Amino acid sequence: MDLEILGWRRYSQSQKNIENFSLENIARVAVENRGGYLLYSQFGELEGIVQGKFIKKAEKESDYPKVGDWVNIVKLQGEQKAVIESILPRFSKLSRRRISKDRSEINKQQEEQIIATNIDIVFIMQGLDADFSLERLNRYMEAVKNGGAHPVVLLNKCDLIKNPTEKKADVLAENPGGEIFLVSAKTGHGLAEVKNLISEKSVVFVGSSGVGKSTLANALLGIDLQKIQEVRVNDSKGRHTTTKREMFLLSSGGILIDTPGMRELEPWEKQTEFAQEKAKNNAKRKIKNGRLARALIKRPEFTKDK
Ligand SMILES: Nc1nc2c(ncn2[C@@H]2O[C@H](COP(=O)(O)OP(=O)(O)OP(=O)(O)O)[C@@H](O)[C@H]2O)c(=O)[nH]1
Ligand SMILES: [Mg+2]
Repeated sequence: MDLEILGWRRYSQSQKNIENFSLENIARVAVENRGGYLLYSQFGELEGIVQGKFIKKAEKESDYPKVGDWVNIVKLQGEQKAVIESILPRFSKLSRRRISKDRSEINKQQEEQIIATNIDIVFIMQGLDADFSLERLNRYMEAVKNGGAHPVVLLNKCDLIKNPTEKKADVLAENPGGEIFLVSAKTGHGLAEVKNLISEKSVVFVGSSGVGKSTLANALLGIDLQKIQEVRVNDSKGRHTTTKREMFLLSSGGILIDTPGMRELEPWEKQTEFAQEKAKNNAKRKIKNGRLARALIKRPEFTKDK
């Protein structure tokens, strides 16, 4: 696999002092799945491993390799495996605020979750069936801009409603000068424009489950590489068909990352100290209330069968 088709030229142009890198020791993270990595490299596909030294240095989740990252590797002799030594600087990232559900992890409340890195365009996708929400779209826009990538809105399933242009006008009114496209992954409407925009760039698709991210990815790839599923008829939501973030290479030179559906993308970096403090206190109070409830249950007069 040539590093050029993985987007190395665009990446290296964005960085200083990168000329002396030995390309043999460079790979791009194509899949991240529960601590396992698939890398694309000059040696083809490699299983990426992070080891003691790397783990020791990593202070937080975002210090680990993410899809889109360029990494320094040492390939293991005679195996399609490589040790990931370090991550090259990220020129952009798409992050969201991960709210920990584990009550014992108060300090992780505001952890940054990175969806993808080194991306030129984030395609924010909404379905024109029942998924459309201007407020949600605005939160996505903010998150994308915070991370240094360029947002483009794709209003998909335009085949399903009568006046899709009205919806486009609504989005445009809120985002003057924004790039907004009406598309249909099913009929192919607007696909050529999307392809043109991608060109040789690295792009990522984000949006709720069932909006058609994988269908559009398949249409652009020209083959059904991605699994899709019928949406539930009653609420038009999908069933979380895509389960991991994964990179695909377009024959035209572009790099496309498909992601599992997510309803919200709460901006990470614009969090105020006040909001962080409030979240922390809420979590503490919840734990306290939980303890209190458990203590009451233990008392005989509060148990049900007495
Ligand atoms: N009518 C219509 N249906 C579409 C269009 N695009 C996608 N669909 C349908 O929407 C459903 C969900 O599509 P997916 O591509 O799996 O959606 P997704 O966004 O990848 O969903 P997750 O992987 O769960 O995040 C499928 O039944 C598709 O056939 C479109 O443009 N028009
Ligand atoms: Mg999908």
